[in-house]
Amino acid sequence: MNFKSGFIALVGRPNAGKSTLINNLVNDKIAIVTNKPQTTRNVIRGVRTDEHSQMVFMDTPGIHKPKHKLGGTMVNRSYGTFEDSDVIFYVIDATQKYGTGDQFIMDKLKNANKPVFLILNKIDRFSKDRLIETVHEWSTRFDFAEIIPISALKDLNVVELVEAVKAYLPDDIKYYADEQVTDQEDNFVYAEIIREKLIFAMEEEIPHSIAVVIERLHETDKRLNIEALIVVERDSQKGMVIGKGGHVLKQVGTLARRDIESKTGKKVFLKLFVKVEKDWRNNMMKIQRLSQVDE
Ligand SMILES: Nc1nc2c(ncn2[C@@H]2O[C@H](COP(=O)(O)OP(=O)(O)OP(=O)(O)O)[C@@H](O)[C@H]2O)c(=O)[nH]1
Ligand SMILES: [Mg+2]
Repeated sequence: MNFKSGFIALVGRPNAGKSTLINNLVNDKIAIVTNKPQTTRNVIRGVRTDEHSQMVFMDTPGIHKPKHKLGGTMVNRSYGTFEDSDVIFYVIDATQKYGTGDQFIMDKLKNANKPVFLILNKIDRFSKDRLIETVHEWSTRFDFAEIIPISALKDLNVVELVEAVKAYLPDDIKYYADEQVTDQEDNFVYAEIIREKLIFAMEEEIPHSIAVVIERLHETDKRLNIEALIVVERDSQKGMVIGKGGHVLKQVGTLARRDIESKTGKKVFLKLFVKVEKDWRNNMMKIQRLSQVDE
């Protein structure tokens, strides 16, 4: 059997479960996951390699109507993967009604000229009858290469999805070494872990206003010293992130430290600082610096 490889973009609306799915597909937590929309801001590559194939998955920011330059940048990053991919997974939350957001993405997919898999996610919250109906409704909307119902969270039907995509891999090159699971820099991974804990701790608009950058990193065989800067947009948000007597920041620090320790196997010393950068989400220079991409 010949070796097969290819690139697969995971696209869709915010909160559909794209990051949960990429983590499942590569069997490691490489992308942060929260219950709030617009969590992912960057394209994150995840690699799944076996004896006969290599699949390079691209997790993407949820496609939405942007209200800030940051949102516009995020959505453009998603569209960029349409071109870079051999196959597109259109991931939807099957429990949600079809709406204008879907219509908008479908129009873009029609112009992509790539095989599109419709991934109906979250079927753990679905009855069989409703599933049959939903699959039928979607099949009338677009000529999908495949329609595959899954639960990324409960690991239902993901193996079948992987098997189905193998027939669509066009290349025979091994792009990444066998043991490589992602292309992310350590700094980015640590910043994202901290941001994940902050998103869980915050409500309403604050998660969207937060950026995290690693300012200093010192590593030895057994220890990892990290100094991270948390950026918010307003003084009031700074107060919320710190919390009374610093208790929110302390809790976030503890949770992030534990995750980084289990990821690296090192003893982690984590220092967090908070700073206000007014309206950074509308400043392209700041967006590039604070969402860690050279564009
Ligand atoms: N019940 C159920 N929940 C799921 C499933 N997959 C994801 N979720 C939940 O849906 C929420 C959003 O998941 P994410 O993976 O962050 O979604 P996303 O598409 O990456 O979202 P953005 O990064 O904001 O675009 C989280 O609370 C997940 O736990 C699933 O199969 N079943
Ligand atoms: Mg995501």
